[in-house]
Amino acid sequence: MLTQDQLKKQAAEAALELVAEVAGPDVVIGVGTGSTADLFIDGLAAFKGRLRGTVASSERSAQRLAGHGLPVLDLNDVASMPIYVDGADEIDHSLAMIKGGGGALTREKIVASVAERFVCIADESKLVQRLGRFPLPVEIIPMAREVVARRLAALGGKPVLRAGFVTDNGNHILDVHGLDIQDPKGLEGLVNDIPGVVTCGLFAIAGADVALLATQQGIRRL
Ligand code: ABF
Repeated sequence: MLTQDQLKKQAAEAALELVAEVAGPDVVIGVGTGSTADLFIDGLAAFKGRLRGTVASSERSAQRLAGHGLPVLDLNDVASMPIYVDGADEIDHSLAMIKGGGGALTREKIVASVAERFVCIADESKLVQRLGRFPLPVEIIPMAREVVARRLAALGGKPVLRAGFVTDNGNHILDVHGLDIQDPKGLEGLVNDIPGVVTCGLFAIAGADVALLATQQGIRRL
């Protein structure tokens, strides 16, 4: 029986095989945030000197990448990336995701938007029939907290301020419980349009392109 950590490591290793297929001196790899992404970062160290560099989705990942001697580039200096590799809190069979449990959803969505392919790496526990059991993270401008919370409640959610947390961008996060997400793309659009919302943790309008899910029977590719 593989532990969850061993499963995460297998998913990370499967993504590193995709890196090997695209690696080159001009190639930049987009890198996500979280414990699965951390395992990917540790394996990416083997590509030092074989890539132009990386773009990180958080200060946490940037520091880990730099710790391995991998160049961490400013996204403004990068026009394209073949792949962005990141975890998720939930992913459904259409490859729509809930992300943001690690609080990095804004930069994750930005960096992912520049990559040609979003490769989601996760252990099998993240695969769900319907998104929403995991509370939906929404990054907000602090002065808009209550007005956004009222609007999210009107959508059927129960928003809870993530206590004592400030994002890399200096913003706050509302974790929205109890949403019945029948239309992930539609809800993502509604939340995006609320003044004061910086990023909605639904990655449905632009979901993953590939999911490498580690199971007890091996890697399941969606
Ligand atoms: C990050 O990965 C976040 O969006 C998401 O919350 C997290 C999943 O964390 P883990 O890989 O530790 O389960 O991209």
